[in-house]
Amino acid sequence: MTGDLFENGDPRRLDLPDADIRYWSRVDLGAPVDRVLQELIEHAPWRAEVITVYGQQHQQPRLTAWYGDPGAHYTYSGLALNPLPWTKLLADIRSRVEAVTEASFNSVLMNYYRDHRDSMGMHSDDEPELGSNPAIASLSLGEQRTFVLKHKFNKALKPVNVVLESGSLLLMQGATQHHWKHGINKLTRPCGPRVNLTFRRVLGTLAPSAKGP
Ligand SMILES: O=C(O)CCC(=O)C(=O)O
Ligand SMILES: [Mn+2]
Repeated sequence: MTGDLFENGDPRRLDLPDADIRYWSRVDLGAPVDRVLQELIEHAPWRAEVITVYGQQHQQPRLTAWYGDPGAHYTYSGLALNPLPWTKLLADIRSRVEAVTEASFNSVLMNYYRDHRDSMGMHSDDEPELGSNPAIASLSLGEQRTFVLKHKFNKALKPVNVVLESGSLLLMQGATQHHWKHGINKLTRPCGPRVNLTFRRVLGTLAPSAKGP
């Protein structure tokens, strides 16, 4: 944890301009974190998506699965995602995350980083269907990976690294997505698997956005 970034208290709030980001080091999932991780790795229908970014096709460097309420359609990087119905486990985790964050979510994008070679490019979660100031709650299970934040406009601000612990929850809300990008870098040393669940509220089906991670 990058200690001096956080103010005291629980949840801890990152002391960053133009952002509202809170961090809980541990949330109660009603089951051991490692068991939830194993269940998701073994049973989710993981997909290796080919995405279009600025007209170029790439295989995403991680696996994904999208669950949500019927109608919570989501489009990013030229990819139209139709939600799978909530499993009992994911519906239960959603309720727990909603209780902790006092926000409501109708979908979850799951990211599976198989090892140190998997990553997510720098991006903002600013697709039109998330609305103007979305609340996004990001639950981390498994290997610790570093969440990198970069201000989009103020180049005097250095990138900020936050180590996301297993069982932790990070909430981004308010104007954060307007001013900051975030991502997960590849590592040079081998590491174990990590599954990340990003809970979102999709407002409706709008025109696809052309960019994304
Ligand atoms: O894996 C993470 O912690 C980041 C996930 C993320 O940014 C996303 O799904 O949009
Ligand atoms: Mn994101």
